Amino acid sequence: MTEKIKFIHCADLHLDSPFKGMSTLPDSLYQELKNSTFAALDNLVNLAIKEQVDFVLIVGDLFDQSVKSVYAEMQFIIACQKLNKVNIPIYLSYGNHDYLEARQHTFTYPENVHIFESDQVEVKVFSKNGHPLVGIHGFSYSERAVLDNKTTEFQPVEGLAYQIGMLHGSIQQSTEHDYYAPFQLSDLQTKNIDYWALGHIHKRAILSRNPAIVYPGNTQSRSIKESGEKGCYLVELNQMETKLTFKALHAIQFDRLSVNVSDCQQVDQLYDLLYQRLSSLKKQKSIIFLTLTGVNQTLVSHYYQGEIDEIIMLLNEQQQDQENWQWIQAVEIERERQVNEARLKENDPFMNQLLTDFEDINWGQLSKDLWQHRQAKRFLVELSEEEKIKLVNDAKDLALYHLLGMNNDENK
Ligand SMILES: [Mn+2]
Repeated sequence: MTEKIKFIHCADLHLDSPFKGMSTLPDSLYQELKNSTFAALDNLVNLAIKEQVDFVLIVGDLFDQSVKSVYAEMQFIIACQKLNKVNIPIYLSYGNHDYLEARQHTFTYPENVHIFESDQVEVKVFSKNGHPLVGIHGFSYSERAVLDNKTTEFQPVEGLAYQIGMLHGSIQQSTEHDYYAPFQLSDLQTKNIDYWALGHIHKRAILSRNPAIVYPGNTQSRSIKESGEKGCYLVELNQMETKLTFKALHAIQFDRLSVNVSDCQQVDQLYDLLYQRLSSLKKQKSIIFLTLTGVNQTLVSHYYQGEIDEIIMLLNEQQQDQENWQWIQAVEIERERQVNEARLKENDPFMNQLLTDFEDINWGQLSKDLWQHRQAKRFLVELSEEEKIKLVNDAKDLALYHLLGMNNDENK
């Protein structure tokens, strides 16, 4: 009977991610966050040793930047050495973040590290108990983009029990924006490959079961856009079936939390409610983006006067020294918009001008000074369209609150 194999499939470790935009965290938490991609790597090593896997696959974007830091590279080498001691090989390909062209090889990797150095698909053979068993196919990005469909280059090797394809890329969407080794699902399904180890998409997904075509997602979220658990797949392959088990590796989780506060009349009640809700959450290091729903008029005015922020500050202060801290990074309120904008515009030339200005914002012009500021620009991140819309709506709500107060019913 053919031996079964057990391995870890991970991708997108993004070691040394800078966590731009999160520097408002208290220093000690920010340091933990900056260290989190390395903590996830540590968790990966421990899992591999505990599960006694045959090998580990890392499918691209191991490093966040093409010009990697000595610190990040040394941390990775130390991790590899730990696995070398217990004879666990690592198969590594580079992706669009850590592509080959910008890399300088100044480090010697331990002998258990097998790197796909070419932008052409190559095969490396894994042997178990002296017998060649698995053909592992892969390539690395030589530049930031790979426009070709690479799937034609994957050719199964005769005489091996298992074939694995490592592919950092995404499903073809259109002809214009496919920079990342675009493929069709059918390209992968029709090859004689037993397991497709994908990378690049940070949200984990099993695209197909037979053969298994899998994105493990990244190992540590980098922002609230990547909420929830993050980790890798532990894969057990035999001739009959593929068993996939997700294993969390993240050190810090990003989460959204929505709390209905319709029973709260005052801020002290809000404090009690939030305190209870936070206490009921799973005890783990997490960065929470909070939304309050069912907010009454009194709380709305507290919100705009910055008083809810003080409640949050108080809750956060109590967390700071906890082992498993839960930090509320942002709070927003969700409420029905009460203002009839069309009516306001019609009745009041000033309001008409103000609301029209909100509709027509020149972002380039507005943010120019900030982007050109020598120190400020280091902390800036590009906003998505969604974020811009939200920012405009929040600003408009704030302006209207201050101009009209709570009782703007006469405009309805
Ligand atoms: Mn990535």
